[in-house]
Amino acid sequence: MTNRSCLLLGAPVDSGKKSRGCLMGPDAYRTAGLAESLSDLGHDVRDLGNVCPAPFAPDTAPLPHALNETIAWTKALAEAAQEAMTQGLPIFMGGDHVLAAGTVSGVANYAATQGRPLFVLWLDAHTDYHTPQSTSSGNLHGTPVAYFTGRSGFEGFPPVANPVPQENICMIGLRSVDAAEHDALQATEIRTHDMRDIDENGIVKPLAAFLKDVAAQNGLLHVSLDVDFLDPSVAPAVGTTVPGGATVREAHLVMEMLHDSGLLTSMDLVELNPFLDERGRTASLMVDLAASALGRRVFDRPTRCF
Ligand code: B3U
Ligand code: MN
Ligand code: MN
Repeated sequence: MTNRSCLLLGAPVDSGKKSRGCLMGPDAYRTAGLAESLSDLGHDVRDLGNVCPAPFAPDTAPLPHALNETIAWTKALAEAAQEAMTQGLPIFMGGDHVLAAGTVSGVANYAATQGRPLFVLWLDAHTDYHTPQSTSSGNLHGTPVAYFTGRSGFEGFPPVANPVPQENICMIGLRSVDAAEHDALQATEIRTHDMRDIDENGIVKPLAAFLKDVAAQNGLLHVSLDVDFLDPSVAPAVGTTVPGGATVREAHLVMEMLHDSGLLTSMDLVELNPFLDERGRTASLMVDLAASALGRRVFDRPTRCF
């Protein structure tokens, strides 16, 4: 196994939705032993501490929630992500999913400096494809994909210098998509795999097809893992539980395939709300999944070529 230089960055972002608690996520991952799990696999692991946003003006407008705070986080995380990419494989310990507006746009800026395309694997019950205008909840954690693909409507946010091409995005696990997102997505090249698709075809086929394209184009691969990708019976620590999610076995299989592909270059762990957890079981499962993505296995398999 290739040893990687793994960088842990805390992103205690809690501005993407009304109910609070994701700000405790980074410390829950630390407590659950994320660093130790990865160093036990032989990786060089450095915890760089938490990213901190610059001071921002108080948010007064009712909707969307916490706009100024989110803009400040987006700027700080984009810079931190671009810098971290020069040093190794960053793992962003969230924090709610609006953090991906910053991490993915920052990683995309890094990819552009390398002349390589960025691909994004979005593991989530939701598509997070709203704009600040189309969201009816006002929760900005439902908007990051729209932001980093360059949709309009993000006035006040840092301009997206390197939008991620739609055809480079693969979403798996979908089962809660609002009408406005659905209609907007229909007009895109984003690959969307809902749970029916997984039930009918399994999770290996769509993922293998996507990884094959990443490899063929010598792409960088960012994985954004939302806790609600998983079924709430195994991962209760999330504010937006949606029944019918991925099983523990499906999720580990995804992570193992990512490892075998050798393509993973950055990752978000998002939406963990430790306030809602049961004796740390969701945090521990997310740590175990990250370990699978970084090479934990029971028995070796022949190298897979996707
Ligand atoms: N699409 C809904 C629900 C949602 C999106 N992301 C999460 N929930 N976690 C919304 O509020 O935008
Ligand atoms: Mn999400
Ligand atoms: Mn979600």
